[in-house]
Amino acid sequence: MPFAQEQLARIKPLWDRMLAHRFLRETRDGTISDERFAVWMRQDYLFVEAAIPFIAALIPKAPRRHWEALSGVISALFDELKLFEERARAVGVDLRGAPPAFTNHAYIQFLMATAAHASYAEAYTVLYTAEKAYLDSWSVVKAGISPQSKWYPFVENWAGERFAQYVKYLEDELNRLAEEAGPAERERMAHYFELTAKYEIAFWEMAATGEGWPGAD
Ligand code: MP5
Repeated sequence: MPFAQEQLARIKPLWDRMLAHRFLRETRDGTISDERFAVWMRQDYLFVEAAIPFIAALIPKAPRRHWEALSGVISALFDELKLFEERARAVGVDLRGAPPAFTNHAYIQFLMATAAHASYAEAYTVLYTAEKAYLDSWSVVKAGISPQSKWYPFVENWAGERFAQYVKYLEDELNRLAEEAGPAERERMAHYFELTAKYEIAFWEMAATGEGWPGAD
């Protein structure tokens, strides 16, 4: 079985928990408060911004065949930042209104530490898992949200055909990297897969609860 499929099957209970998260359900049903959605917007804007140096740090570790695609990811991230800025203006959210919350801060540090210290295949596993998590999560939202919703542009961004094709490309390449990896590296890739899924759940939880810094706020 290809690596990505094998890992998704292995951590299915965790993945299903992510997809059942109330933040996604409430966004889908239109019952999420503007305040809660704004928490996610502010935090994810910072996350997307931080993903740019993460991808940039992967390029020197990447095989030549990945350079163009990774450069394309950086452009796509700049487009995403513009999408956040456009929506924030439209609904009156200050994107710079909060520093990174604990969970977001930890996730960003995890990205940067992975890019710096893990192998390329391990860091690529994190990239794939985070992108696949957003494709699947926003597909849950798409399955019920009104196309008139002010949040619909986010749904179109991550649950649309273009993003699905990009995730498919990442998946094929991840499977190739896993085939080339030895058993020990494959094991570490599996570990990163699970850890990234847990960060994704924690991120929805942070948005849903409005968590800042535990014990300090
Ligand atoms: C993504 C994201 C998707 N924006 N935020 C989190 C917490 N996880 C995954 O990544 P991208 O690069 O914005 O498509």
